[in-house]
Amino acid sequence: MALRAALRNKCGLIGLLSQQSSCSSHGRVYVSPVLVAQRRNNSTSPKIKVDYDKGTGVAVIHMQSPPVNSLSLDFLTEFCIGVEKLEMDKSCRGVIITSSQPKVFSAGLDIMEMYGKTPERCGEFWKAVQEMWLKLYSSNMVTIAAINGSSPAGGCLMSLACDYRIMADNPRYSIGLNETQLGIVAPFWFKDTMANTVGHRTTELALELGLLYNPSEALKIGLVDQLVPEDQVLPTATQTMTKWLAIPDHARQITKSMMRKPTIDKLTSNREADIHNFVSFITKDSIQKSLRMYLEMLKKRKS
Ligand code: CO8
Repeated sequence: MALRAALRNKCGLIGLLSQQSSCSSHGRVYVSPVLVAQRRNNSTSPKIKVDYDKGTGVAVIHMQSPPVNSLSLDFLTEFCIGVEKLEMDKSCRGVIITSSQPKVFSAGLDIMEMYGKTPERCGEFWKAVQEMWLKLYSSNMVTIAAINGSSPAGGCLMSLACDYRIMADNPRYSIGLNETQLGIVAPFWFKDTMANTVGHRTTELALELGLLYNPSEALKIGLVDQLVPEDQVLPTATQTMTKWLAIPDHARQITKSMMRKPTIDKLTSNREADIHNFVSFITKDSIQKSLRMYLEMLKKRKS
């Protein structure tokens, strides 16, 4: 209940986008927020697909943004609208997030959104990253990450913001907050989300060294909750969801709020300062140089 109220008070993305669109009550044509986002995307191919089963009250969000589901501003906008729509539909009680891309859950933040962009654009991007985390971490719904591929940095954050994580048991996949390897620093709310999951010392080591864990290591430190063969990730998530939904919603939601509210409040009361910090950090020449080198390394590794 508390979370639902918090969500209502938040200046939601749908609200923000709706303000930009025309309103039918004034005799103008209504343009849906998704359409507004798509127009700005200049693309018609959706970056997520939502399968909602009204019978079970469970939705599956398939991330389908090739090649690696990187979290661009367009992706995040569409993702947040998708989650917000489900959140507002009282019949939806659970969401499973998974990837339609082979081998990758999400490559994290789209590095191109942080490289060579204006401060204004960087600020807009960072606000969308915050929004994605706030929506997931404070969701009233049961959220399960069905991690069917690698999930570095922002991909790991997205998984950590869920209630439960099931990962494909494939040693080629990795997960972790590897920001320092790029020469950048995971913000306090990335750090807090990880520390809330695996504890302070493990987080300290993981963040300072920018560690990426294979699935067995991730299970050992509690970064994921369960490993299953790759083809069982989604079926296991569905079975797990049934168990979670057997708990009365109000009791689970209040408990979740009790556990997560201090971390959420820390960001909501510092959002503008956090955006400012990100923009001034990421636009520094030295950081831009690190990002360029990292991008070159990614390309070289491929060839
Ligand atoms: N952003 C943009 N493009 C990317 C990204 C990304 N995060 N990751 C991969 N790509 C691109 C590659 O450059 C490549 O492009 P191209 O085809 O043009 O050469 C294409 O996607 C495919 O990549 P790969 O060939 O590497 O694909 P693989 O399937 O072999 O590997 C991986 C997939 C494991 C996901 C691999 O691509 C990888 O490790 N990517 C980098 C992941 C990473 O380090 N992400 C960190 C992003 S930063 C972040 O999320 C948090 C930042 C917090 C900022 C705080 C500042 C204050």
